[in-house]
Amino acid sequence: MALVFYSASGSPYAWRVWLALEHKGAQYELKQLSFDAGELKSDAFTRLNPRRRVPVIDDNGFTLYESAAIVEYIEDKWPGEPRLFSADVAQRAIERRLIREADQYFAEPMERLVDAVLFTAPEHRQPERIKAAYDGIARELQFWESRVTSNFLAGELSAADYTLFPLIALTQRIGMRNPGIEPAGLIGANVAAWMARMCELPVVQSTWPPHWRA
Ligand SMILES: N[C@@H](CCC(=O)N[C@@H](CS)C(=O)NCC(=O)O)C(=O)O
Repeated sequence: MALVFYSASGSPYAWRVWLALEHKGAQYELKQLSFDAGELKSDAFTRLNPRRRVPVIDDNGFTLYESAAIVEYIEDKWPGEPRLFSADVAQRAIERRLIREADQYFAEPMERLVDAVLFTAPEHRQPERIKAAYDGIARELQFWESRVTSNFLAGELSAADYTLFPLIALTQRIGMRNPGIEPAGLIGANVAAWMARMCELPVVQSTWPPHWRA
């Protein structure tokens, strides 16, 4: 039986796993859950992930949550080319470090932005909370700007790119959908060029969040 991948449209953590599955050409069954319909709160889903979050995979009864761990599982399950992590030990360590940095430092202000905008009704939004989140995002984008020195974050395309890309894409989407809240000049030339390269990848195009297409 194919691996079952539980996702939800627009989740940057689930998108990372989707990209990894597609990168590997893995066989899987995609189950898109709905936040609005409360599907992540169901008893059945809570049994899969007691934290009630996507992504989750179920590989013939072996269930796993936490996107970074899932991506490593995918690499281990389908070893070899195309690789998600370099075969070189030092290079692989750098890719893991970049993933940790994206999750630790970029995701934090991104989640504050999501809370302040997506999870807050327009009439209750607080400009100072939104600004504080954008200040954190701006600091992080500045940091990454000096780190993008080749086509992909660690040189070759890797799981590190699939981690940071959805996090930044979500902040861009929030800005696009809420004109006026995103400060100008947030993204520098290097990060912008890297985002554009990522957008051209067939795996990115085929996994674009379904409700973002509308
Ligand atoms: N650290 C987790 C984060 C997963 C996460 O926060 N998922 C969000 C969607 S982006 C979620 O399922 N939220 C459900 C909720 O808050 O009710 C991972 O990397 O998998």
